[in-house]
Amino acid sequence: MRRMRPISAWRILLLLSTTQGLLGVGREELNAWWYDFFQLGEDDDLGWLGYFIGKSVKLQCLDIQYLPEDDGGEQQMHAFSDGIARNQSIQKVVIDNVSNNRFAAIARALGNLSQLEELVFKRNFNGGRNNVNGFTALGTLLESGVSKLRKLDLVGNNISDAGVAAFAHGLRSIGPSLKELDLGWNSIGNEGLSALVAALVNCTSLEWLNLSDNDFSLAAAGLVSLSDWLQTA
Ligand SMILES: *[C@@H]1O[C@H](CO)[C@@H](O)[C@H](O)[C@H]1NC(C)=O
Ligand SMILES: *[C@@H]1O[C@H](CO)[C@@H](O)[C@H](O)[C@H]1NC(C)=O
Ligand SMILES: *[C@@H]1O[C@H](CO)[C@@H](O)[C@H](O)[C@H]1NC(C)=O
Ligand SMILES: *[C@@H]1O[C@H](CO)[C@@H](O)[C@H](O)[C@H]1NC(C)=O
Ligand SMILES: *[C@@H]1O[C@H](CO)[C@@H](O)[C@H](O)[C@H]1NC(C)=O
Ligand SMILES: CC(=O)N[C@H]1CO[C@H](CO)[C@@H](O)[C@@H]1O
Repeated sequence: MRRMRPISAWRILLLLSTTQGLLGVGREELNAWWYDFFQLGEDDDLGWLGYFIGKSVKLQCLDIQYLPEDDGGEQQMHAFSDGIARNQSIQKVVIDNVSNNRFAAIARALGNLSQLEELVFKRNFNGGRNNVNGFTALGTLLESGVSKLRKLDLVGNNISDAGVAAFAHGLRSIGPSLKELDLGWNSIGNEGLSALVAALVNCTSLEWLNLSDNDFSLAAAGLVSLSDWLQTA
């Protein structure tokens, strides 16, 4: 299944993948997943796509790239989120470059996907201190029953201390299952680091943590608590 539009007409690129190309043609290998591409143009109905996602029992990875604020309208967005929430098989969700409100809506829908194992949320919005809605929604999502989540990748969202505070409690909830946490290339400082370390106490299965490219120049206290955490068995 493949829909093509001239590049100038694309407003959303949505990649739906299955293993071994169960949806048919147009496969491409990417991170060991086989991708089938749905490319939505401006006349396409996002709600219809949500219906398809809700019906699918074989879809394993949903990769959403670029969903701007004004696309589709509220009704279509609602139908789209509803489709995601109906879940059957989705284990991995990638959300790349969508607006703050769009992310919040999708995060609410993901709360129904108790089977979710991997969430990648990158380059999404200014995660700075005035813009934490998406991270509040992420915190609620983590607390709401995605209990099998083992990988959380939050690279490159400009997450501030307030952003970390908005989801740190959720991190505690998924602590027992979480194996990989990537917070690289954000704007976490001392308070964010301290809140994070406090939540790490609950992350008893963590095997991999990336905090590079944050601003720890004034984070002496946070770094001491991180060091203490690293030294506890
Ligand atoms: C999501 O789950 C909630 C409660 O678990 C349920 O009320 C709601 O109908 C579900 N949404 C969809 C679209 O299935
Ligand atoms: C998001 O996608 C739009 C459209 O392709 C692009 O102009 C913009 O630079 C992207 N933003 C980021 C952070 O990659
Ligand atoms: C990151 O967030 C800060 C506010 O916390 C803001 O001043 C800055 O412009 C943001 N950076 C980007 C690249 O959006
Ligand atoms: C985090 O761990 C503490 C101490 O083990 C425990 O009391 C608390 O209930 C845990 N929090 C969550 C949300 O699981
Ligand atoms: C850690 O995160 C940084 C920033 O996103 C990235 O450049 C680096 O490759 C990551 N490290 C590893 C080992 O993946
Ligand atoms: C709303 C819904 O269909 N939820 C289902 C999501 O998937 C899990 C596990 O496959 C089911 O237990 C839920 O009922």
